[in-house]
Amino acid sequence: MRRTAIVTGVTGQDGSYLADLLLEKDYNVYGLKRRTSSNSLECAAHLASSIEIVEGDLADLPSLQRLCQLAKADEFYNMAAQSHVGTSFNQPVYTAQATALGVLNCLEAIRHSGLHTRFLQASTSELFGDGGTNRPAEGLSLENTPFYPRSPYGVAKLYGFWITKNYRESYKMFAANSVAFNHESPRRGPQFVTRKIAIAVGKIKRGEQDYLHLGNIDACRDWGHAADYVDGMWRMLQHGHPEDFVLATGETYSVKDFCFLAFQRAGLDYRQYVKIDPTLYRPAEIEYLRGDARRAHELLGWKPKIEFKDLVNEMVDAELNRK
Ligand code: GDR
Repeated sequence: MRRTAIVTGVTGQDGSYLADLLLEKDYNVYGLKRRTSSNSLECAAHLASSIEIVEGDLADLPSLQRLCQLAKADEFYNMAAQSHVGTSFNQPVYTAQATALGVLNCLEAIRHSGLHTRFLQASTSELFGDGGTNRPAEGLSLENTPFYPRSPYGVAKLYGFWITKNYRESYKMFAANSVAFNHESPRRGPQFVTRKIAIAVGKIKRGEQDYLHLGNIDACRDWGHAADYVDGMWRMLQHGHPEDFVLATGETYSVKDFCFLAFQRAGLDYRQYVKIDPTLYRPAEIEYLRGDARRAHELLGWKPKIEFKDLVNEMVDAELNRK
Protein backbone atom coordinates (compact mmCIF):
# COMPACT_ATOMS: atom_id res chain seq x y z
CA MET A 1 0.00 0.00 0.00
CA ARG A 2 1.17 3.54 -0.75
CA ARG A 3 2.58 5.22 2.32
CA THR A 4 1.70 8.76 3.38
CA ALA A 5 3.95 11.36 4.97
CA ILE A 6 3.50 14.83 6.41
CA VAL A 7 6.37 17.28 5.93
CA THR A 8 6.30 20.58 7.80
CA GLY A 9 8.55 23.33 6.44
CA VAL A 10 8.06 21.95 2.94
CA THR A 11 8.84 25.29 1.30
CA GLY A 12 12.34 25.31 2.83
CA GLN A 13 15.54 23.59 1.77
CA ASP A 14 15.23 20.43 3.87
CA GLY A 15 11.47 20.01 3.54
CA SER A 16 11.64 20.26 -0.25
CA TYR A 17 14.53 17.78 -0.59
CA LEU A 18 12.70 15.40 1.71
CA ALA A 19 9.51 15.73 -0.37
CA ASP A 20 11.57 14.96 -3.51
CA LEU A 21 12.93 11.82 -1.85
CA LEU A 22 9.52 10.66 -0.60
CA LEU A 23 7.96 11.13 -4.04
CA GLU A 24 10.75 9.04 -5.55
CA LYS A 25 9.76 6.36 -3.05
CA ASP A 26 6.12 6.70 -4.14
CA TYR A 27 4.73 8.28 -0.95
CA ASN A 28 1.67 10.52 -0.81
CA VAL A 29 3.07 13.75 0.58
CA TYR A 30 1.25 16.44 2.53
CA GLY A 31 3.35 19.58 2.95
CA LEU A 32 2.57 22.13 5.64
CA LYS A 33 3.08 25.72 4.56
CA ARG A 34 2.80 28.85 6.62
CA ARG A 35 0.57 31.57 5.14
CA THR A 36 2.62 34.55 4.01
CA SER A 37 1.54 37.65 2.12
CA SER A 38 3.68 36.74 -0.90
CA ASN A 39 2.16 33.24 -0.94
CA SER A 40 5.33 31.96 -2.58
CA LEU A 41 6.11 28.24 -2.53
CA GLU A 42 9.86 29.03 -2.49
CA CYS A 43 11.83 25.74 -2.70
CA ALA A 44 8.62 23.74 -3.18
CA ALA A 45 7.49 25.47 -6.40
CA HIS A 46 8.43 22.40 -8.47
CA LEU A 47 6.35 20.20 -6.15
CA ALA A 48 3.08 22.13 -6.52
CA SER A 49 1.34 19.53 -8.70
CA SER A 50 2.76 16.41 -7.04
CA ILE A 51 2.13 16.99 -3.33
CA GLU A 52 -0.79 18.27 -1.29
CA ILE A 53 0.06 21.68 0.15
CA VAL A 54 -1.87 22.50 3.32
CA GLU A 55 -1.78 25.87 5.04
CA GLY A 56 -1.07 25.86 8.75
CA ASP A 57 1.39 26.89 11.40
CA LEU A 58 3.49 25.06 13.97
CA ALA A 59 2.31 27.56 16.56
CA ASP A 60 -1.34 26.70 15.83
CA LEU A 61 -2.23 23.30 17.28
CA PRO A 62 -5.67 23.02 15.61
CA SER A 63 -4.09 23.36 12.16
CA LEU A 64 -1.75 20.46 12.97
CA GLN A 65 -4.61 18.38 14.35
CA ARG A 66 -6.62 18.96 11.17
CA LEU A 67 -3.60 17.98 9.07
CA CYS A 68 -3.11 14.73 11.01
CA GLN A 69 -6.79 13.82 10.59
CA LEU A 70 -6.74 14.66 6.89
CA ALA A 71 -3.52 12.85 5.97
CA LYS A 72 -3.71 9.84 8.33
CA ALA A 73 0.02 9.67 7.76
CA ASP A 74 2.44 6.84 8.43
CA GLU A 75 5.26 9.32 8.98
CA PHE A 76 5.48 12.94 10.15
CA TYR A 77 8.68 14.93 9.58
CA ASN A 78 9.00 18.22 11.43
CA MET A 79 11.34 20.24 9.23
CA ALA A 80 9.89 23.64 10.14
CA ALA A 81 11.47 26.12 12.55
CA GLN A 82 12.76 29.62 12.92
CA SER A 83 16.12 28.21 11.91
CA HIS A 84 18.47 31.19 11.65
CA VAL A 85 20.81 31.28 14.63
CA GLY A 86 21.67 35.00 14.25
CA THR A 87 17.98 35.98 13.98
CA SER A 88 17.19 34.07 17.17
CA PHE A 89 19.11 36.68 19.17
CA ASN A 90 16.78 39.39 17.83
CA GLN A 91 13.57 37.32 17.89
CA PRO A 92 14.01 35.00 20.88
CA VAL A 93 10.34 34.74 21.82
CA TYR A 94 9.12 33.92 18.32
CA THR A 95 12.01 31.44 18.02
CA ALA A 96 10.85 29.69 21.20
CA GLN A 97 7.24 29.58 19.99
CA ALA A 98 8.07 28.07 16.60
CA THR A 99 11.22 26.07 17.28
CA ALA A 100 10.46 24.77 20.79
CA LEU A 101 6.68 24.77 21.33
CA GLY A 102 6.06 23.94 17.67
CA VAL A 103 7.56 20.49 18.32
CA LEU A 104 5.23 19.97 21.27
CA ASN A 105 2.26 20.91 19.07
CA CYS A 106 3.29 18.31 16.47
CA LEU A 107 3.63 15.62 19.14
CA GLU A 108 0.28 16.53 20.73
CA ALA A 109 -1.46 16.49 17.36
CA ILE A 110 -0.12 12.99 16.67
CA ARG A 111 -0.80 11.70 20.18
CA HIS A 112 -4.45 12.75 20.14
CA SER A 113 -5.04 11.58 16.57
CA GLY A 114 -5.17 7.96 17.72
CA LEU A 115 -2.93 7.05 14.78
CA HIS A 116 0.47 5.31 14.95
CA THR A 117 2.27 8.01 12.99
CA ARG A 118 6.06 7.90 13.30
CA PHE A 119 7.64 11.27 14.14
CA LEU A 120 10.98 12.73 13.11
CA GLN A 121 12.21 15.92 14.77
CA ALA A 122 14.87 17.73 12.74
CA SER A 123 17.24 18.55 15.57
CA THR A 124 20.68 20.08 15.30
CA SER A 125 24.36 20.15 16.20
CA GLU A 126 23.63 23.53 17.80
CA LEU A 127 22.61 21.50 20.88
CA PHE A 128 26.28 20.78 21.55
CA GLY A 129 27.55 24.34 21.50
CA ASP A 130 31.25 23.99 20.76
CA GLY A 131 31.56 20.71 22.60
CA GLY A 132 33.23 22.18 25.66
CA THR A 133 36.92 22.27 26.54
CA ASN A 134 37.52 18.52 26.18
CA ARG A 135 36.35 18.30 22.63
CA PRO A 136 36.45 14.61 21.63
CA ALA A 137 39.02 13.80 18.93
CA GLU A 138 36.59 11.59 16.98
CA GLY A 139 34.02 14.40 16.68
CA LEU A 140 30.90 15.35 18.65
CA SER A 141 28.29 12.68 19.28
CA LEU A 142 25.35 12.02 21.57
CA GLU A 143 27.47 9.49 23.47
CA ASN A 144 30.44 11.72 24.21
CA THR A 145 29.31 15.36 24.25
CA PRO A 146 27.18 17.21 26.79
CA PHE A 147 24.66 19.72 25.46
CA TYR A 148 25.57 23.40 25.85
CA PRO A 149 23.58 25.51 23.36
CA ARG A 150 24.92 29.00 22.64
CA SER A 151 21.90 30.81 21.17
CA PRO A 152 18.14 31.20 21.76
CA TYR A 153 17.77 28.96 18.70
CA GLY A 154 19.95 26.25 20.24
CA VAL A 155 18.07 26.47 23.52
CA ALA A 156 14.72 26.17 21.71
CA LYS A 157 16.00 23.13 19.78
CA LEU A 158 17.10 21.60 23.07
CA TYR A 159 13.48 21.70 24.26
CA GLY A 160 12.42 20.08 20.97
CA PHE A 161 14.99 17.33 21.43
CA TRP A 162 13.94 16.49 24.98
CA ILE A 163 10.18 16.72 24.44
CA THR A 164 10.53 14.31 21.52
CA LYS A 165 12.48 11.90 23.72
CA ASN A 166 10.00 12.42 26.55
CA TYR A 167 6.98 11.59 24.37
CA ARG A 168 8.80 8.50 23.13
CA GLU A 169 9.35 7.33 26.70
CA SER A 170 6.05 8.52 28.19
CA TYR A 171 3.61 7.51 25.46
CA LYS A 172 5.61 4.84 23.60
CA MET A 173 5.47 6.93 20.44
CA PHE A 174 7.87 6.20 17.57
CA ALA A 175 9.58 9.60 17.89
CA ALA A 176 13.21 10.25 16.98
CA ASN A 177 15.64 13.18 16.70
CA SER A 178 18.07 13.64 13.82
CA VAL A 179 20.94 15.68 15.27
CA ALA A 180 22.15 17.08 11.97
CA PHE A 181 25.28 19.15 11.47
CA ASN A 182 25.16 21.97 8.88
CA HIS A 183 23.73 20.93 5.54
CA GLU A 184 23.62 23.17 2.50
CA SER A 185 22.61 23.26 -1.17
CA PRO A 186 21.58 25.73 -3.88
CA ARG A 187 18.19 25.81 -2.09
CA ARG A 188 19.70 27.12 1.15
CA GLY A 189 18.13 30.36 2.41
CA PRO A 190 20.15 33.41 1.31
CA GLN A 191 20.83 34.52 4.90
CA PHE A 192 22.95 31.45 5.73
CA VAL A 193 26.65 31.95 5.17
CA THR A 194 27.28 29.38 2.41
CA ARG A 195 24.46 30.64 0.20
CA LYS A 196 25.32 34.25 1.00
CA ILE A 197 28.84 33.59 -0.28
CA ALA A 198 27.64 31.70 -3.38
CA ILE A 199 25.17 34.48 -4.29
CA ALA A 200 27.89 37.11 -3.84
CA VAL A 201 30.29 35.22 -6.10
CA GLY A 202 27.64 35.16 -8.83
CA LYS A 203 26.89 38.88 -8.46
CA ILE A 204 30.54 39.93 -8.25
CA LYS A 205 31.32 37.89 -11.36
CA ARG A 206 28.48 39.63 -13.23
CA GLY A 207 29.61 43.04 -11.97
CA GLU A 208 26.44 43.55 -9.89
CA GLN A 209 28.19 43.71 -6.50
CA ASP A 210 31.63 44.95 -5.40
CA TYR A 211 32.25 43.34 -2.01
CA LEU A 212 30.97 40.63 0.31
CA HIS A 213 30.59 41.55 3.99
CA LEU A 214 30.94 38.70 6.46
CA GLY A 215 31.29 38.25 10.22
CA ASN A 216 33.45 35.56 11.80
CA ILE A 217 35.20 33.83 8.89
CA ASP A 218 37.35 31.70 11.21
CA ALA A 219 34.28 29.74 12.39
CA CYS A 220 34.51 26.08 11.34
CA ARG A 221 31.56 23.91 10.38
CA ASP A 222 30.96 20.30 9.40
CA TRP A 223 29.16 21.00 6.12
CA GLY A 224 27.27 18.34 4.17
CA HIS A 225 24.67 18.37 1.38
CA ALA A 226 21.00 18.63 2.41
CA ALA A 227 19.95 15.88 -0.03
CA ASP A 228 22.17 13.40 1.84
CA TYR A 229 20.82 14.47 5.23
CA VAL A 230 17.12 14.03 4.44
CA ASP A 231 17.96 10.48 3.35
CA GLY A 232 19.41 9.92 6.84
CA MET A 233 16.21 11.27 8.39
CA TRP A 234 14.06 8.96 6.26
CA ARG A 235 16.21 5.98 7.29
CA MET A 236 15.66 6.85 10.95
CA LEU A 237 11.92 6.32 10.57
CA GLN A 238 12.45 2.99 8.78
CA HIS A 239 14.67 1.71 11.64
CA GLY A 240 13.38 -1.09 13.92
CA HIS A 241 12.92 1.23 16.89
CA PRO A 242 13.01 4.97 17.60
CA GLU A 243 16.48 6.31 18.36
CA ASP A 244 18.32 9.60 18.02
CA PHE A 245 21.22 9.83 15.56
CA VAL A 246 23.93 12.32 14.67
CA LEU A 247 24.19 13.08 10.94
CA ALA A 248 27.54 14.62 9.95
CA THR A 249 30.39 14.26 7.46
CA GLY A 250 33.18 14.08 10.07
CA GLU A 251 35.10 16.83 8.25
CA THR A 252 35.31 20.49 9.14
CA TYR A 253 36.18 23.62 7.16
CA SER A 254 36.23 27.31 8.02
CA VAL A 255 34.05 30.00 6.46
CA LYS A 256 37.34 31.25 4.97
CA ASP A 257 37.91 27.82 3.32
CA PHE A 258 34.41 28.05 1.85
CA CYS A 259 35.18 31.53 0.50
CA PHE A 260 38.49 30.36 -0.98
CA LEU A 261 36.89 27.51 -2.95
CA ALA A 262 33.77 29.47 -3.93
CA PHE A 263 35.64 32.44 -5.38
CA GLN A 264 38.22 30.14 -6.96
CA ARG A 265 35.40 28.34 -8.81
CA ALA A 266 34.63 31.67 -10.51
CA GLY A 267 38.31 32.44 -11.16
CA LEU A 268 38.44 35.05 -8.38
CA ASP A 269 40.57 35.60 -5.25
CA TYR A 270 38.32 35.98 -2.21
CA ARG A 271 40.85 38.24 -0.44
CA GLN A 272 40.04 41.03 -2.90
CA TYR A 273 36.30 40.95 -2.18
CA VAL A 274 35.60 39.80 1.38
CA LYS A 275 35.32 42.54 4.02
CA ILE A 276 34.82 41.87 7.71
CA ASP A 277 31.83 43.59 9.28
CA PRO A 278 31.94 43.39 13.10
CA THR A 279 28.15 43.91 13.31
CA LEU A 280 27.76 40.46 11.74
CA TYR A 281 29.47 38.76 14.69
CA ARG A 282 27.08 36.95 17.03
CA PRO A 283 26.72 37.74 20.76
CA ALA A 284 27.78 34.14 21.45
CA GLU A 285 29.47 32.09 18.75
CA ILE A 286 30.28 28.43 18.16
CA GLU A 287 33.79 28.44 16.77
CA TYR A 288 34.21 24.83 15.72
CA LEU A 289 31.90 21.95 14.86
CA ARG A 290 32.73 18.46 13.66
CA GLY A 291 30.41 15.51 14.11
CA ASP A 292 30.80 11.78 14.54
CA ALA A 293 28.07 9.94 12.61
CA ARG A 294 29.47 6.44 12.99
CA ARG A 295 26.33 5.14 14.69
CA ALA A 296 24.17 6.27 11.75
CA HIS A 297 26.62 4.54 9.44
CA GLU A 298 26.64 1.30 11.43
CA LEU A 299 22.93 1.06 12.27
CA LEU A 300 21.23 2.85 9.36
CA GLY A 301 23.78 2.25 6.59
CA TRP A 302 23.88 6.04 6.14
CA LYS A 303 26.89 7.89 4.80
CA PRO A 304 26.95 11.27 3.07
CA LYS A 305 27.79 10.93 -0.64
CA ILE A 306 28.51 14.52 -1.66
CA GLU A 307 31.92 15.93 -0.72
CA PHE A 308 32.64 19.45 0.49
CA LYS A 309 34.30 20.67 -2.71
CA ASP A 310 31.46 19.31 -4.87
CA LEU A 311 28.93 21.01 -2.60
CA VAL A 312 30.71 24.37 -2.96
CA ASN A 313 30.94 23.93 -6.74
CA GLU A 314 27.25 23.03 -7.07
CA MET A 315 26.20 26.07 -5.05
CA VAL A 316 28.46 28.48 -6.94
CA ASP A 317 27.57 27.04 -10.36
CA ALA A 318 23.87 27.52 -9.59
CA GLU A 319 24.53 31.22 -8.94
CA LEU A 320 26.84 31.68 -11.92
CA ASN A 321 24.12 30.20 -14.14
CA ARG A 322 21.41 32.44 -12.72
CA LYS A 323 20.25 35.06 -15.24
P1 GDR B 1 24.81 28.09 11.62
O1 GDR B 1 24.78 28.55 10.09
O2 GDR B 1 24.71 29.23 12.55
O3 GDR B 1 25.99 27.18 11.80
O4 GDR B 1 23.45 27.25 11.75
P2 GDR B 1 25.16 29.93 9.37
O5 GDR B 1 25.38 29.58 7.94
O6 GDR B 1 24.19 31.01 9.67
O7 GDR B 1 26.56 30.34 10.07
C1 GDR B 1 27.73 29.53 9.96
C2 GDR B 1 28.91 30.28 10.54
O8 GDR B 1 29.28 31.34 9.67
C3 GDR B 1 29.53 32.50 10.46
N1 GDR B 1 29.34 33.70 9.64
C4 GDR B 1 28.18 34.12 9.12
N2 GDR B 1 26.94 33.56 9.15
C5 GDR B 1 25.94 34.20 8.50
N3 GDR B 1 24.71 33.65 8.50
N4 GDR B 1 26.14 35.40 7.82
C6 GDR B 1 27.38 35.99 7.78
O9 GDR B 1 27.54 37.04 7.17
C7 GDR B 1 28.45 35.32 8.45
N5 GDR B 1 29.78 35.58 8.59
C8 GDR B 1 30.30 34.60 9.32
C9 GDR B 1 28.54 32.38 11.60
O10 GDR B 1 28.93 33.25 12.67
C10 GDR B 1 28.66 30.89 11.91
O11 GDR B 1 29.75 30.67 12.74
C11 GDR B 1 22.95 26.44 10.69
C12 GDR B 1 21.44 26.63 10.64
O12 GDR B 1 20.93 25.99 9.49
C13 GDR B 1 20.78 26.02 11.86
O13 GDR B 1 19.36 26.08 11.69
C14 GDR B 1 21.20 24.57 11.96
O14 GDR B 1 20.62 24.00 13.12
C15 GDR B 1 22.72 24.48 12.03
O15 GDR B 1 23.28 25.10 10.89
C16 GDR B 1 23.20 23.03 12.08
